[in-house]
Amino acid sequence: MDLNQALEQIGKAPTLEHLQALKVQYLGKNGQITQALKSLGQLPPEARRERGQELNTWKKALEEALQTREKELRQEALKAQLERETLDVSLPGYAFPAGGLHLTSLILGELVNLFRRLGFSVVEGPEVESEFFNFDALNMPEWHPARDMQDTFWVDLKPPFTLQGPLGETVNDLGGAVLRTHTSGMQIRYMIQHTPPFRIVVPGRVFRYEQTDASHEAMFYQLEGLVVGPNITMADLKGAIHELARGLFGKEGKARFQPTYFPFVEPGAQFAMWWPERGKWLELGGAGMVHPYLFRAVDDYRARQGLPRVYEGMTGWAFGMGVERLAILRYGIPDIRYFYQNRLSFLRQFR
Ligand code: FA5
Repeated sequence: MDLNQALEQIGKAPTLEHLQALKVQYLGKNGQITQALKSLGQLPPEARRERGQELNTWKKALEEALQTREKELRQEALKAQLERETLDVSLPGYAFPAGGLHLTSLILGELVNLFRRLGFSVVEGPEVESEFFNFDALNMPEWHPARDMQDTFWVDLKPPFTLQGPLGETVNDLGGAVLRTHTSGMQIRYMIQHTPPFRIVVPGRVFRYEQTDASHEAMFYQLEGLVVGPNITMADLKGAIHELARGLFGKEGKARFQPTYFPFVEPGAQFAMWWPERGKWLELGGAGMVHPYLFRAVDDYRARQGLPRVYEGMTGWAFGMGVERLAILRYGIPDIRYFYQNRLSFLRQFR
């Protein structure tokens, strides 16, 4: 056996398995060194001692070499594993796109906050509405020509879907089901449920069977306002709308009222706001003093439900405005149809 060759083999063993095989080859039960040590007895005493010392030196040298190489191999394996499993913290992380509010939500939020500051509560109502709340109770019976101005999506409501009234009652017997054409139906619902005085605004989606164009969508948002109490006057309405104008357009903000007809107000008006950047008036919505017909219809409904009549002699005003129209004029958006096409390059401009 050549010691140097053996040491060299050990020093170059490429894996722990190879190393183990070499260990067995030299130092195992039947290994070369072990065998040689066993056969010492056959030598004459003089040679035996010399050979014995030599073999023990070899054995030690081999053991040391095996240990050293084992350490080296384990170190290399660990290093390789660490390299495989390192986390490179200098890599940029994944980018999570940040969401933003839709243009309509931004404008609605601004409007609602303005009214909150004036002491209004915010309420919402159902988008599928009964004909009674959307039309009849608002002084727009079936034959009324004003209904034609709000072409309607009628809904074929089948069980288990039912229409609920403001008191949780089923109202499937109050005419057909419609996608509400305006938020004014909430005037009736809220009045049935509450005793005046109160001030509310109602943001919400409305639907009309319209031929769409640059300023008309079939689905759009309105903000309804309703104030009811004793001795409420048209001056209060004008004051609130002027306040809104200043809130939206700053110190220069002012509003204009022109007489117009809505069956549920008397007198009725449409209002526009001064648009300082463009130096012109912008048409925003309808408004007026709550028509006495509504108070009667609400009290009648309440009486049928066993509630006291509380609207006799009451006064109030209401308004309803188009939310997208306001955004269009404020930001110079050329077409209302951009709002709900979900084109991000458009919507991102307003985050
Ligand atoms: C109404 O809907 C009444 N309910 C408003 C009202 C409430 C009057 C309370 C009096 C008292 P009108 O149909 O005009 O009215 O709609 C109100 C506003 O909604 C319009 O001024 C306009 O800004 C917006 N609007 C109407 N139709 C569309 C449409 N197709 N697309 C986008 N905006 C619209």
